[in-house]
Amino acid sequence: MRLFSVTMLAGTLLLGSPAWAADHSHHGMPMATPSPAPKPSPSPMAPPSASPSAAPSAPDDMPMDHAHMDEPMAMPADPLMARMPALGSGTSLQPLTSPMRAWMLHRDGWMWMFHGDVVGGYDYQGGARGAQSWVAENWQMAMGSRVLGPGILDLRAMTSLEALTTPPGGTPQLFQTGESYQGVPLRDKQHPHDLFMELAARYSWALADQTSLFVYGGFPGEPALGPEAFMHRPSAMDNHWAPLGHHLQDSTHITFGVATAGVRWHALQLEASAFNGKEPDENRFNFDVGPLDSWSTRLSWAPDPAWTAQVSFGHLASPEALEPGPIDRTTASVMHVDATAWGRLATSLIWGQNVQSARALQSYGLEAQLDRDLLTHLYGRFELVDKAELGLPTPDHRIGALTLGGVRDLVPNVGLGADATVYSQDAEVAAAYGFNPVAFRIYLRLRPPELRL
Ligand SMILES: [Cu+2]
Repeated sequence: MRLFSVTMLAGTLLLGSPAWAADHSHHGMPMATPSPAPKPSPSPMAPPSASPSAAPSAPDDMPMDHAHMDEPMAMPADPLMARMPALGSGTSLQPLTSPMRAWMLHRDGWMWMFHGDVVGGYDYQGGARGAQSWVAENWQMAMGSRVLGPGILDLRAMTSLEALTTPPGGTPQLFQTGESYQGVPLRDKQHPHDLFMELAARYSWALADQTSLFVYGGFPGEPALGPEAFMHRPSAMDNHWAPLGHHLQDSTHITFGVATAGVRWHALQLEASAFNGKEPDENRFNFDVGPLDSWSTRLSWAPDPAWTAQVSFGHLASPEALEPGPIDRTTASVMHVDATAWGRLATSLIWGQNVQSARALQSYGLEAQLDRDLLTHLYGRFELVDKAELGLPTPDHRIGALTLGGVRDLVPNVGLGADATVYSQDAEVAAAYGFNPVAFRIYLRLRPPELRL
């Protein structure tokens, strides 16, 4: 309870409404109404008619499908702003139609954005291995961008106080595995994220129309491997649960040492990373120094503002502290965000595979979030994941998990939410966990307003 109040206080501080927020927040319905005229850009740098593809200062531009120009996600005039919705976690791409929630500040040529959320409540995990706890997951992020020389410089800092606001070892979550605590592999718990989740810089510059290069370095940062990390995905914007496939898909999002180079050519982006393949240790407040012993490469495709897809491969030298040895990870994913008759729908389809000691573990995930309007949000996730670390006599088991939930904003940006998860399991798992355990959670969620572009 004490930790919960600390986070709620932090959330209040985080969400206290600064003066600059007012211009960018809106409480109308963003996707079902006709497009309002784009507001004049607040940036003094942006010529009002600047096209994002015309200037060297906009190397991340997307090929625009003009059919989408009629929708509310009209391109703003500011080239720094125009590229923002398409930039996912690390160097990943997300659909340009993705919503952005942040406070924004323009000062001395810099555009600053402050994101984050706090989700605090009661977590009930049923069955013989279940646990119950008050928990508060949270992250905070500051991003600064400016034109510098022939390109754009982006700085990012992302933090999390979860080590203080979740129980020792992590948040109770049935069948979740990955990382360790006090020399024991974590089981039925989601590890807290490190205080420093990302401290990174990126520089992007245009070589020609529709062709640009970028370099990215982070300590910690996110290599070019996997789909966009779950906490940033539009399809999981209100679903705070880590996917059970996290450690087969996007678990490298906190990597202590990353260097990435990439090229963007029309709708394609090709990247390669060298990184420290060790998972973060259980001390969540330190920097885990290590060699760049692992590598990855990713090909992303953004054929349309509403769609992105990626395939990626990574060789992780020895990620796990307790089970040394290399892991080869392959992932593929498709993301879509667009207006529908029911509201704005964001969907991701994700596959991830780990090959370790000649054993292949598979994970499949389908998740979606439907923003009915600015106040009502529904979400769901279905996964099939091979789990090898459940501590059962037979090592590998395939678990199915279905989560359904929703959040209703009581006042804008402060929502009351709940979700429930049911599982499918084989007989051996059922004997250990109890037959068809159920998990649910009720929570309050705080976050910044959605930006109106
Ligand atoms: Cu994680």
